[in-house]
Amino acid sequence: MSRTVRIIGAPTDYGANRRGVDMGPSAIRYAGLAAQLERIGIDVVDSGDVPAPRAEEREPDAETFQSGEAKFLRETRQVSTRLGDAVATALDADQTPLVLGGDHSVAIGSVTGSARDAEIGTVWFDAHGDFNTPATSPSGNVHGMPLAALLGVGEFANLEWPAGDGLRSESIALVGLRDVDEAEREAIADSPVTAFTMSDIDERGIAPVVEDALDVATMATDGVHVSLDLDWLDPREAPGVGTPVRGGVTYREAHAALESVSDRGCLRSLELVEVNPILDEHNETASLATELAASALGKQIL
Ligand code: NNH
Ligand code: MN
Ligand code: MN
Ligand code: MN
Repeated sequence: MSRTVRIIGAPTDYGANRRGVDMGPSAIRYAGLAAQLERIGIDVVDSGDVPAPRAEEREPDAETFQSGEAKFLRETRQVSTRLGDAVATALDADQTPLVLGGDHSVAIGSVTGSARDAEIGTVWFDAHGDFNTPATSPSGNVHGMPLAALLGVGEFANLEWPAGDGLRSESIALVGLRDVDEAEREAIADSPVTAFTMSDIDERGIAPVVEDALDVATMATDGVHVSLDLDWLDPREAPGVGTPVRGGVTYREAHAALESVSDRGCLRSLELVEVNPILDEHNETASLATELAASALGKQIL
């Protein structure tokens, strides 16, 4: 039976520092996402974008950030709720949600939607830990906080979030870390999540690390949400991201990783985030995101 993928855009940028990631969904669609997936035998439906407030409509005083705050929490919660509903609706219809960000704060919606009626695991491909809370964040940008938000770490325990009750921290694996803030490092160490750094990939190779990550995410779960932050890749391969960090995975390592995801047969939902077309070169980061989605969704070479 062939898989049906439902594309859901989440064009946010207020979770990140720089304008531009709100154009990610357009750029990825323009790179030929639907056609590429159809070519590998997938049925594709596109539900368009969930409504996201634009910069010009933001609450005015949210622009004045004070240390210890998260910027645009209200907007983030709004979009997360809409996106969560869209993801859950797709899953109810036996479709695989493919979320296009937007900054990484959209993961709060994707994951809560995916975890609504199931126990899920998550593999988080990222240069960053995304484990800050409003109190520990150096920037106030929620794209550096989605994992902490989803797990109710720190102040997030007291906030009204759309609940992602089917995700336990034991089932989360982070892969490719190389830029982690000090407080995040402690929070990650204190949490049952499993984290693999770039050094782990250097020492062991991408394949065994991703196999371990998939073991973590599939253990006692019904399926896996894969969150792909394009800054996971080296900026030479993926220049169009807001927070590039040198020393990321190569083009081949990225494909190998997502092919392993496909081979496991565990993929429940997927998201591609942090593509910034303004900073990109000839849409190559969006094209790469598209290619990697095809690998995760079963593209075969022979
Ligand atoms: N750790 C930094 C922060 O919290 C940067 C986060 N940036 C990301 N995360 N792109 O994936 O502000
Ligand atoms: Mn991220
Ligand atoms: Mn990142
Ligand atoms: Mn294979």
